[in-house]
Amino acid sequence: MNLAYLSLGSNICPQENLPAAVNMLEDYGSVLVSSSVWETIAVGDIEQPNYLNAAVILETNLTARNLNDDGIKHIENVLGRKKSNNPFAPRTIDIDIMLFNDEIITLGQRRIPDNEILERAFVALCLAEISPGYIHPDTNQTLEEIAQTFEHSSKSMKPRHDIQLLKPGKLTNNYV
Ligand code: PH2
Ligand code: MG
Ligand code: MG
Repeated sequence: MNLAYLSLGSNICPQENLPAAVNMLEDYGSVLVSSSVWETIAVGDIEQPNYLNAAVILETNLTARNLNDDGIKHIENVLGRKKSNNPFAPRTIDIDIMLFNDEIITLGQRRIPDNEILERAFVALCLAEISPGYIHPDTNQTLEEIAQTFEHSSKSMKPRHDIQLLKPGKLTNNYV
């Protein structure tokens, strides 16, 4: 079994699309835990609606490549993700593999661990909620230590406890 640490983001109908994406991930394994849902200001070069961001851990038999090329791409297509040349275009759903076990993997243009862990407050904070003691294979810091480096920018993130990603009985914010 593998543990895939996924970051999710949406700024088109995010209240519907974020929970729908987490439900659909159950077709490819078991979602063990989720972070809180956070409302965040769009990173990028154009004015656009706020995002909802979160992270989950998926326990799966799939390799990182199959999860990415089959599972994630399928979910993004079903939820109406449009191809765009602009990397900051608004989106119904974006699911990115941030970490996979404790491995270093290259998938085409992507690298795991994803650089966004060290660049974006919402990625670091969401991951630190679900696995604070995970040691980043590049920096040897824990996710909690990485999240602390974003203390300033994290003040612009609002927790949205009104949105639940997992069915009752599953763990939100419990550690793996
Ligand atoms: N994703 C982007 C671009 N900008 N901003 C926020 N707040 N959250 C995102 O998930 C996000 C973004 C493209 O990956
Ligand atoms: Mg992305
Ligand atoms: Mg993506």
